[in-house]
Amino acid sequence: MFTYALTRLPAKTYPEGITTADLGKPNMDLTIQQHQAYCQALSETGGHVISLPAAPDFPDSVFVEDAAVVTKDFAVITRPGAESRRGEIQLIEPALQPYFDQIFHITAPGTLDGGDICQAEKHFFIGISERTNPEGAKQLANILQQNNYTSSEVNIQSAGGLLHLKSGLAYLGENTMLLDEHLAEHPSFSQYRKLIVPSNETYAGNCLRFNDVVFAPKGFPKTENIIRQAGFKIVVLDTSEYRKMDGGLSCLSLRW
Ligand code: CIR
Repeated sequence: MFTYALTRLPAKTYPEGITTADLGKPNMDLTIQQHQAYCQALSETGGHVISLPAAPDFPDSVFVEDAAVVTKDFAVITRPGAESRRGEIQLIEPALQPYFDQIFHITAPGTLDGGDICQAEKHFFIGISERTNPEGAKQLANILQQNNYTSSEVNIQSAGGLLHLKSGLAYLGENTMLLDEHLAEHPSFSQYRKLIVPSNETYAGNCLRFNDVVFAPKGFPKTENIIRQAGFKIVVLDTSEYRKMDGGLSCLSLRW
């Protein structure tokens, strides 16, 4: 069970963030509305949602997941791969301090985005991407090993243009991995029950298991059906305004 989900309100500057999606500018009213619905849905599972104030100096700061990696026992402050996002770590560290006795840091020349990190029970998959480099991955692997977690790397640089590892997969619990077709045959996932996201629904690879619910983005009925058929309780949330900025359900919170 997760006790907490930490979120940050979207800033007025949100539409100025980084994106590769060609879906137009986000509508701010809808962005805020979708954020509220997300927080409400997480809290309905029994989690306590912490809401940080908007940080207009960092348009992408609503995607709090990238600035830290958290477990029940410790937090790791990352070093985001995008220059414009690096300052977000100065805001996330004080927000996490009241909750964690142990805080580690990824340091230069390492870079690492939380979106590249997927926890599956006591194991962590670390994506090597345009944002997370091998040095950042090595530093995180060392921190995890010191704290009795295992880890392995998954290079996603030739995996069909995924921004982050979790753009293309989600650990749903019960030994089940939801996987983008580009990751489906990757040897790292051979021991899991695999649910494969259909090729025309790639964005739905970013689902989120939080307490007893799998949250899925609206508009991807085949993936929704696959998850439901596999026996999970599913709740669909509209993330249209976050998709416009390459973000999704996992990106909007840190959970522990
Ligand atoms: C970025 O490019 O950094 C943001 N516009 C989107 C970050 C999405 N975060 C995530 O997948 N964890």
